[in-house]
Amino acid sequence: TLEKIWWKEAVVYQIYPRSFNDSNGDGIGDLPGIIDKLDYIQSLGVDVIWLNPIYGSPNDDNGYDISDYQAIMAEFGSMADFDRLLTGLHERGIKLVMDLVVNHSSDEHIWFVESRKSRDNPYRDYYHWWPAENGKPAPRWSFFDKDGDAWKYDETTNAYYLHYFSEKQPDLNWEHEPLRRAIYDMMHFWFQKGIDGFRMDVITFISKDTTFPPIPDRYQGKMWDYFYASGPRLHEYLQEMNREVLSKYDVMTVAEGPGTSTETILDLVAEDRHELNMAYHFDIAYLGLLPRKMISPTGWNLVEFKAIQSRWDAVFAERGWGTIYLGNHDQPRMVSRWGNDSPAWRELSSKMLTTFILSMRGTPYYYQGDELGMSNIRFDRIEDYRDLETIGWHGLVQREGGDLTQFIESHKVTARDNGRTPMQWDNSANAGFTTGTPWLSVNPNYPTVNVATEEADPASCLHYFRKMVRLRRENDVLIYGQYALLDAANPQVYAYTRTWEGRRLLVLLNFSAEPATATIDLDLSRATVLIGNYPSNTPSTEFRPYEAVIYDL
Ligand code: ISL
Ligand code: CA
Repeated sequence: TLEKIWWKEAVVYQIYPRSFNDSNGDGIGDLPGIIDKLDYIQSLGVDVIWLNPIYGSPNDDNGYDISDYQAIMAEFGSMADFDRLLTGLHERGIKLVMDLVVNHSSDEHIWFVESRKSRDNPYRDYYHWWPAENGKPAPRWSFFDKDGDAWKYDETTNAYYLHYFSEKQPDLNWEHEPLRRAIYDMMHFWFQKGIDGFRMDVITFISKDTTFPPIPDRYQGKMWDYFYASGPRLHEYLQEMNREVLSKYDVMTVAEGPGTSTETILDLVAEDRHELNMAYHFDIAYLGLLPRKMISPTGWNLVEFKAIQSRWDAVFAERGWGTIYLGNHDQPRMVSRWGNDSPAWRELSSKMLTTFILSMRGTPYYYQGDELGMSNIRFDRIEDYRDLETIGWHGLVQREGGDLTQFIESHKVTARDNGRTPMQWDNSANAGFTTGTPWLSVNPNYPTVNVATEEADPASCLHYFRKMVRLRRENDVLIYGQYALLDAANPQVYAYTRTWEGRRLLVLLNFSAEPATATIDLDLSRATVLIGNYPSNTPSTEFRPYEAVIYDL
């Protein structure tokens, strides 16, 4: 925490390539499409791009099922396009972080094609196989498979293979040294091209107890993530990866960290562990959700939200470093989930959330379209969805005879496709995303919520985002400053100070659609306003709906 490093100071902007910009009218975003928007990306003032997977893939899970780690998905373009993209970013002083998906591959990867052929195939041990003559293996739960079973029977060799995600995403066997070598070689290939880091997909799941014992009772239900994340050799593998690959480059790493907790996180990210730089946890993402992303009748509350953020901040007081995010390609739109996307409050609450993300300690991860205040599309019909997760669970509820209306209503709030609808560039057909038919519907609010309209309006979400990014860059206290929560029990207002080298800022965020007051024992009489989401501000502890303001004390 005390040492200054570029990736602590960076604002990361996430690009979901499939939905960013389509250059050739096939309805699918692509690399030349991103290249066309490089000046827009630069105009945001962000430092790092995290790009979701762009590798060879049959797209069962939108690129998270990789069939060739060293090729570019045909729909997205060519390696020459990739090289141009990387050069274009670097010329603008922006770094590129790629997605590393090595808990599993596609079943169409040559390794798996070989592995399933025979029990003595040289690639057999690249995956986890359970011979059927030993009976059925102890149950494992799959995130995506329709019947929830992570073991799939394969006739050719009379054995089951393991897949924590879809059956087209078999889990790689990290016990097997040649597999680890192959992964490290592949990582070198990308680093030698000049990329600046990896976001590591479910990296916490890579180590398994290969005797596959029954899951202990304490892990039943939602706790499966924690079981999957506590494999016996995880840290040994990551230290090896660090030694063999990461330590040789000046790059950043961020773990997607399902199953991490404030008790275990430092084992993964403390500097003296020599593993990874930071991780993102799921304690906020899961707040107020029931299994299968059904919304709980009691919803979520701000007091708990604040407690979680504060608990995580405290862990990194002396070692390690945290991350802050409220949206990504696996989440609904941030304004719909944590703010209020009704016409009266969409812009204000979106700016309030932007203020939060960019004023907390920890590297901010900001998702494409959130700078516009893009909101959930709220599909009424299962046919509109493309995500295998939603479609799979819907089928399951249907077979169980469950309440499908309730399912559709919950998923209007929680489904991943809400966050995956195409980027809204202007008010022409399909929001200027494509001249063809978009792979996923464009949100019908695009005539008002789009880049061109917001460029022209100095009070837009887009301009507010740029201003907030600049404020963070110009004020070290927003990056390194100590965080202290105030008025913890206030159910409407999130208030905290950031303090660094004699300077103190006060951040005040009204998370509700009602006026609110905060009990704060600080002298505001000489405070100046650094930023606020209403047109004018006079220092006070009474707030308008969704008001956000940062004071310099
Ligand atoms: O999306 C989620 C909530 O339903 C998570 O459980 C998610 O599946 C999990 O965090 C892993 O996510 C990552 O790996 C998946 C892929 O589908 C996600 O898009 C990716 O971010 C499998 O590779
Ligand atoms: Ca395209």
